Amino acid sequence: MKVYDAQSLRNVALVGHSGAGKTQLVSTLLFSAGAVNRLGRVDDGTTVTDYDEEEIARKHTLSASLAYAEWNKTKINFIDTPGMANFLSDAKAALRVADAAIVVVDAVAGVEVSTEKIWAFAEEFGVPRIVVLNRLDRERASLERSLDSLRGVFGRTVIPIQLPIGEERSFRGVVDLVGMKAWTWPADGSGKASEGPVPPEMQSAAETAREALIEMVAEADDSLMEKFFDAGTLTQEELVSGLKRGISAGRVFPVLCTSATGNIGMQPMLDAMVAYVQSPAERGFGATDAKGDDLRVPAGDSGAMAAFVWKTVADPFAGRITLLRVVSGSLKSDSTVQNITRETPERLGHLLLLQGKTQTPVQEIKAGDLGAVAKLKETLTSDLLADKSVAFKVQPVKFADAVISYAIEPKSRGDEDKISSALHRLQEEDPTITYNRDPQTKELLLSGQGQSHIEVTVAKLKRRFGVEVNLKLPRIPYRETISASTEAHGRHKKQTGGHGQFGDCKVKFEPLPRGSDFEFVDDIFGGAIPRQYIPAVEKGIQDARMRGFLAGYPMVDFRATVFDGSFHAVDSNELSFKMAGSLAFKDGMSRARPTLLEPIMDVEVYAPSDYAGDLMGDLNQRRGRIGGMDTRGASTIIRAKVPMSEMLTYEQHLTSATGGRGSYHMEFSHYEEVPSHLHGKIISAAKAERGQEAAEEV
Ligand SMILES: Nc1nc2c(ncn2[C@@H]2O[C@H](COP(=O)(O)OP(=O)(O)OP(=O)(O)O)[C@@H](O)[C@H]2O)c(=O)[nH]1
Ligand SMILES: [Mg+2]
Repeated sequence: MKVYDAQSLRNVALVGHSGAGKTQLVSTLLFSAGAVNRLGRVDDGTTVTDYDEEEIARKHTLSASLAYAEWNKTKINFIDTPGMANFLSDAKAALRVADAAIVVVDAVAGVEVSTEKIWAFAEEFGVPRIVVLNRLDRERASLERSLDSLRGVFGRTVIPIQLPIGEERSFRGVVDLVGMKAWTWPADGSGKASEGPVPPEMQSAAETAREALIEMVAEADDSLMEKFFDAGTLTQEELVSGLKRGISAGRVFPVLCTSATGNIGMQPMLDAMVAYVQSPAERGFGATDAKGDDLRVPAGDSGAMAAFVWKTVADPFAGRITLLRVVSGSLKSDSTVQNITRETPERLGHLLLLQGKTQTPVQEIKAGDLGAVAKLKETLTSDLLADKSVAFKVQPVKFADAVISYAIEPKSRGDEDKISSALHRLQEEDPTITYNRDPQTKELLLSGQGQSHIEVTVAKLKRRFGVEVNLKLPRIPYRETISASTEAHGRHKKQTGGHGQFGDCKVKFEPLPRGSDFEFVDDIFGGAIPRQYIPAVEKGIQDARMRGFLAGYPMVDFRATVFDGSFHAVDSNELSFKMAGSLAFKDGMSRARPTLLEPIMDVEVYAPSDYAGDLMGDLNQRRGRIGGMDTRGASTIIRAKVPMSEMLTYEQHLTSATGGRGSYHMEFSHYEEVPSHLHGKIISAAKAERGQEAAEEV
């Protein structure tokens, strides 16, 4: 295997909405570049990057994976990433180590929900973006409509550098607006490119589009702007170099035209990646210095070695596989390096290059390149492996918090222990899942980004670790609160034989605004309760509020002010005041008009506009409040605030209502009072559950 210098490398991540064709594009590109000798297809389950059984079965990428090809003496590393909303964390991690985002957009649908999310990730990391308009062979595909949609969301600096030749089923080539020539491909899917002059009927459209491109490139660069004003145009050399600078600065977002299944547009796309994506030598890698200031680490081969871990794969047989980008220096197999993040040495075995699931052992991975290493002991995602002399740090990628929890239980009793260790391994691979035991219900809760994320995790548990579990619908984390102020009295007194117990406190309870949780105020003057017992009163109230009053949910958004009390010189102790605090809570709650709160979610639904009416009606039925609507090309986005309890089965509903063309995203917004007619149901369900558990525990 050849070793490439940083100048001869390009790292790109293919990102975008699910179904836009990222995985198919990678497979077709690899075939066109001669890196593989068979054109793998998503529909046959034979692509290079969707090799996991679960991915093949679902026809969706669930996890980022690597592939590479050589083109014009340059090694292009591709990272194929998931586009489904529940799985975007891997797209984010990939963008952290890529030098450009290839934003793949479906030419029929235009911008979709994940397109916007990944665009924001790229923005966050300052990653240049190249848009690839794919599926141009499909009915109703359109460059104009897609451009409207893209510009509507990302601005007017989204600009074509190609025009499609032929529409829909007769899409057969592209006009390259930089080189002013035409590329065409045969309809047999062989991908054999022919180059020729711009077709006469497209000449004038191509000239207009080229002028617009030249103007945009000039606008992105002050020195070119002057030249453009003087000469009225740019030279070919200025256009090419200016375009690369504009793209690298994030001031120009070029658009390419392809059909991945039709094998159309691949060679110019590979050319564009070599020509317009910065090499790691040019771009370096974002890190922070000792003071926490940003810096870019140059990808020099000499100098200290540093490699950033962006992903970990948990394999029950091969062990951990650690995916990394060598930031600087050269990573050598069979060496020992320092894990700077965990301050511990790591012994490296074989280094690997990954072509999908195919691993090629190599002796060395040089600065700028992407590769992997197996069986590291301590190293996890976001760690920095480096020579000890390396002083910079790399901030970990921040992943989304879990939004939904399901209770899981093993199908066979004996699997209890296996579940935790398997989940622990899976969490290394997917930092967006969490699991913990509910202290109240003792259930094992698995939390993630949505229903399909949890289902995929459960499928992995079974397939990789042989653990089968039952999933139960998530429990809603209701809260309780009070709606009136009151004063309460708690007195704990026990005279049993010798040493008695005595604690006495008066507490005022007042509602606080939503989101304030709990405040405790000590308003005792003159020693009605001795200092040392005040924390015990607080503890008593704290414990009691966590057990709730109405239905056993934690009580929040109120203030407890202890303002009076009394004590006994001999019998008072901490325990007695804790009891007094708890009694005061109970006394107060009976008059403070307690009520229930439920989590409200911010929901964004994306779907073809034809479905908008039905989907809004359905959200209303779910007690949702529609906050707004936007159209993006042929799609509509509906924004709404909906109680979490109404959204538990939404994924299924949306899929069946839109024939799989809708998608949604939701995250926690805030808590709101539950309408009173629903209280009875929630309270009795909670009591029934507790009763059952109490019975089980006996
Ligand atoms: N007609 C047509 N179909 C395409 C094209 N590219 C991909 N497809 C099909 O679109 C579907 C989705 O393609 P994928 O490559 O899996 O899409 P993806 O972007 O990787 O999707 P996720 O992995 O879910 O994010 C598959 O059935 C492909 O065969 C294209 O250019 N034209
Ligand atoms: Mg895919």
